[in-house]
Amino acid sequence: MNININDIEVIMKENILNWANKVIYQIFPRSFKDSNNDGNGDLRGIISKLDYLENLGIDAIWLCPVYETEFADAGYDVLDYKKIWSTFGTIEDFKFLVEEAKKRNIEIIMDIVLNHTSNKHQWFLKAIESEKNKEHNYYIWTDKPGDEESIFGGSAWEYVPSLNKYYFHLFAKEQVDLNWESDFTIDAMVDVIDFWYNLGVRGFRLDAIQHVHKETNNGNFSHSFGSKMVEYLQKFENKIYETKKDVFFIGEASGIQPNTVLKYAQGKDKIADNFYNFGSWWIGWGKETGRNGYDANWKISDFANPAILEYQNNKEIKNYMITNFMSSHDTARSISRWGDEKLFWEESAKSLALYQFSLKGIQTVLYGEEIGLKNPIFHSRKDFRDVDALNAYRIFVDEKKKYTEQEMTRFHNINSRDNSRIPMVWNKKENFGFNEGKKTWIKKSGYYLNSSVEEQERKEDSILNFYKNIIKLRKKFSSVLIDGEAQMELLENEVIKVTRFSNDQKIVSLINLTNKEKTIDSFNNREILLNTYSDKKGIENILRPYQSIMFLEK
Ligand code: TEU
Repeated sequence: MNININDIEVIMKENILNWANKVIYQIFPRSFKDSNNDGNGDLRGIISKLDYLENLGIDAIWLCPVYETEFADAGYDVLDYKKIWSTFGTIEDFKFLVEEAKKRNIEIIMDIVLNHTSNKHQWFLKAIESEKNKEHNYYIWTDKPGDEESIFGGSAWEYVPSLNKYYFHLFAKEQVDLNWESDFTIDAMVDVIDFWYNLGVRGFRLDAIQHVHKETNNGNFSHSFGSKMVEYLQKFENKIYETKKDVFFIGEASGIQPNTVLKYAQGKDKIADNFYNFGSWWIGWGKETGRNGYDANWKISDFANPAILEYQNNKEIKNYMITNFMSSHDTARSISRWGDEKLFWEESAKSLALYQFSLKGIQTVLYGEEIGLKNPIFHSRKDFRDVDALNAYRIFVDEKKKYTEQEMTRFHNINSRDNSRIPMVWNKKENFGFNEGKKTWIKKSGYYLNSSVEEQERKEDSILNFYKNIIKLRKKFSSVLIDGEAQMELLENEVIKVTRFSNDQKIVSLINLTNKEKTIDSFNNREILLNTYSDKKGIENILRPYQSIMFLEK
């Protein structure tokens, strides 16, 4: 049978639209469920929780890296792209995971770390053995390092004494940047996609794709959205499309903006089907130190900042082009950053969920958000595991003396990535059901009243059940909440209003992310679909602290 080019385009478009219906659940595998009591989560653990995930209503799991690694940057330092880290299990376990997930209509999304390899990867070992080895060209070298800085702090150039040369690393020194100028790199990554595709994977998160081309223009070095980025990535993807039409690429490119999503998610410069919406992720970050500091002056209006509004209000940006998230393994817990950890814990967690699920775009939920997991308490430097957090102590405390040890610990309690990497809270038993052993690889949660899955399953108006309802509603009203247009605005009293509409239906959300009461227009005759307060008190014209509602406009 001959399939013509138009048919192929239709098939590919249908695949994209199908992905846009999905709710994605992000798992940080080391902290989800430990099946063998060694203190580390694993694939068997995830498999044992698939029924829970099916029941939650999610359609895909984004697995943070599960490849062989030294875990210098939480698995984003890959030693072998075709092996499962033995701490997590085996390739047989992975096949079983895919099989069991498919039975429940759940897709697996692999995290493809294509910008760099571990400095212990075979290629890099060969690369430093001799300049004559072909692998030497897979990486980026210089004799005279400039003052380029790594994203995790310090110089981006690392000296190799045996070669008397420096290699480039944008992240940790254990993560060596690949040279995408070389066709070899591209072929090697195509081969990685082939491998996981053949095991049933269709979704791919392309990690840090904006960085594949580094360049110097008029003496200025740049590492993001370089002039050959599109060329490199298209070469890579076109090779994949030669044999596979049903893949879905989510680009992870922090710094992307609405206008650049429009450029890179369609048309001649397309490099991914969809991009993460980074509109809210920096709210509360330190001005000079990024997530390694704290900006106490963040405002509720930041949740309707120009980029966030543009993503929603620009009709050209389609729902399938963006993925919204409130927390990820690269942020602290949203509830601790922006909600209320105490009296209004449930209402504020639900309000953040209602905010996210009102937005146009695919939704991603980080494990634990559905039970309102908060940041734990880290007491000192030794409690942290993240390379970025530890580097920040070294640089801002030890070297630059910008912060004291205590200040840094406090800031890390607010913003560190480790906050979102702690063991899941399944029940009230030992280690909260993460395992039955004594140890966990990282600090466990400070248990919070009613915060386990088991307890929330029993409680009708729990955060968990709120998530289940919101996911059901998204499907029930898909023509509006998935495919509909969006209009977002910040009302004068700081209530965020999101209106979603299709030809014949309109759903409005009024979101109060503050601990104050807010006056709204009178509320007669509306059918409330969701309310972050579970008491039966009717809404007339007041939203209570963190009260947010979604209603059907008749
Ligand atoms: O993060 C990449 C990323 O977000 C950076 O591009 C960003 O500029 C930086 O974090 C801003 O502070 C991905 C992963 O999500 C992250 O966990 C890894 O550490 C990183 O890539 C390196 O692989």
